[in-house]
Amino acid sequence: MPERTLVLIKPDGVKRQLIGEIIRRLEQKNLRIIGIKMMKFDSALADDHYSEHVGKDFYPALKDFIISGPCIAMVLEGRECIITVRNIIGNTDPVNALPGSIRGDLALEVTQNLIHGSDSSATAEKEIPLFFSPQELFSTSSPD
Ligand code: DAT
Ligand code: MG
Repeated sequence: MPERTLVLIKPDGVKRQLIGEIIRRLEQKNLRIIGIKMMKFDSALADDHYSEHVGKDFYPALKDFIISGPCIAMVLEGRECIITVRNIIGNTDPVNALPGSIRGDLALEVTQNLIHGSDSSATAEKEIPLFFSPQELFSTSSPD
């Protein structure tokens, strides 16, 4: 089965009407969207999704931001898609993200950095079920 990753267009991306621009960049790379929805984080989901950051100094601001408005949640599939998506997204701090990357071209603030992508296969396996049931995913490698 091709690798899978969770991608979120964060509330700033939805507010700024960058959904199409962000999806265009991911689809142009020939990554496949196998699940997609608009959803809003609640407090518990924020703590689960960002469990590695709970307790850090920046977490309260991150949590306030991620629950502040609707997000687009997607599962992408493709060869080495986890590292490929991370490269397309760019560095966590948009100031250090290379031009050509989503954060490098479109974002400026660390908290409001537009997009999330899973950072490893273990993370993807933890994150995907927080947002999608198996029935909501339409793999390119199965006869759905
Ligand atoms: P990434 O989103 O690139 O995987 P991360 O998992 O380390 O980065 O952090 C999750 C989010 O938390 C990140 O997108 C923005 C915010 N964040 C991370 N480090 C931060 C910091 N030092 N100050 C403020 N916000 C931070
Ligand atoms: Mg991360």
